[in-house]
Amino acid sequence: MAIARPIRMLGAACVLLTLFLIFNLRQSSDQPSTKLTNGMTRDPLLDPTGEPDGHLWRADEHDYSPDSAESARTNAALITLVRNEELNDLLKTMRDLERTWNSKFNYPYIFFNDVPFTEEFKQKTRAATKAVVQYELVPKEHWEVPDWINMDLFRESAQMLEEQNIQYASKISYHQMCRWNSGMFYKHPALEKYRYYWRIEPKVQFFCDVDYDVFRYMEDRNKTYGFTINLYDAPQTIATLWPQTKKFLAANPTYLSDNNMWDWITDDQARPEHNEMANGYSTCHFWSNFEIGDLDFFRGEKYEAYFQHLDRAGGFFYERWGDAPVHSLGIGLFADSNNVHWFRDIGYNHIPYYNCPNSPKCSGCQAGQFFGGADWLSKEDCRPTYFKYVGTH
Ligand SMILES: Nc1nc2c(ncn2[C@@H]2O[C@H](COP(=O)(O)OP(=O)(O)OP(=O)(O)O)[C@@H](O)[C@H]2O)c(=O)[nH]1
Ligand SMILES: *[C@@H]1O[C@H](CO)[C@@H](O)[C@H](O)[C@H]1NC(C)=O
Ligand SMILES: [Mg+2]
Repeated sequence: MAIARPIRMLGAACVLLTLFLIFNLRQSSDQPSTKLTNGMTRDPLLDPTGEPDGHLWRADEHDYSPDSAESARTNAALITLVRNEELNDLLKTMRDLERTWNSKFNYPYIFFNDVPFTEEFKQKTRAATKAVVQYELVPKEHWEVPDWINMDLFRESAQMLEEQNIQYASKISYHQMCRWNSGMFYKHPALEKYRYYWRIEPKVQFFCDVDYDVFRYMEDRNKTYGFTINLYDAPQTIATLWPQTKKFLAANPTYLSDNNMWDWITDDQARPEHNEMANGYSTCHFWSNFEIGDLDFFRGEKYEAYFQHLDRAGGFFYERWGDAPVHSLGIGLFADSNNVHWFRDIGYNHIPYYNCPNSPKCSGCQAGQFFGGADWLSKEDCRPTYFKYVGTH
């Protein structure tokens, strides 16, 4: 049967249009068009912020009761490395988190310590939540200074950093903490059965009601890492971190993700002296006192090999490599940048920086405020480079 030519043309046009639309949709989901390539002319947090798009898991639609065996909670926990002496600061933080989020979802807390928790610590933290709470000792072999570290060299280099006013430079436990957070936390047996973690520190604040399950959000969108704040680091503390990282990359070139954050990592425009002192690294990093992450990424071959390389290089002790730049370089190099999420809707403070969105769900912070204290703190804001090279997604 013959079909009139105009009808055939119309049919072909429809097919082409459909393909075009599908292609465009794919494009927009693969490459979020959220880059602020002309610079951050205005803090995006001043614009009204709502919940993320798409399906969200809510406490009134699913079973999130604390003890339910069939609860809608996914495989995730709230984790905190903390000292007994920080109990009161921790309780304040727990109250914030419970009020804004966890009293609805009841995710378990796991507290870690290099020494045993006191009875008072256990009793008061248990009383602060309906959720399950667990107390874990850090295994000695995860905490002790490795035997290849020369303690004389440590003391000498720490002294030099102290002279440059680097906080905690000669406090050995600070170095141990940074190393544990860099490459040990995800090896703790208590986390074996979990996929996602949310790191919480004593004294941090949460300002906004969050009414969806953020762990389900991570899982449903295949996210590897979530952050709130992006900052410059003190370059003196990581002078050889980037050179060591490049050495690792040269030996493992296939580890680099196709959609990595190279331009963000190596930016030398916004703060050239930082890039220079850090030997090619912008020092921009995710401020890891807040992070929501996929443990499978950290336990995976690439990140673990990277940590082993860094650990052998000694910079956790001879410099003061923090877990923030180490996680950031790992994520920026080995993860897909589309799988990293800015939780702009989670109002957050760790002294002295804020993530404070413009939303009726928030109270206790000022929308768009980035720092509390002296004006010079504003120059530590690295979000403009992140938004420029990676985006605001
Ligand atoms: N158990 C234990 N926890 C520690 C130790 N050192 C640090 N922490 C915890 O590790 C996290 C980071 O330590 P902080 O001292 O807050 O480090 P920071 O955030 O760089 O420094 P501040 O700006 O002073 O907060 C916090 O949750 C601390 O409670 C330690 O020696 N033992
Ligand atoms: C999820 O992300 C990982 C890498 O981060 C990728 O290998 C995998 O294919 C992704 N899965 C889906 C369903 O997109
Ligand atoms: Mg802290």
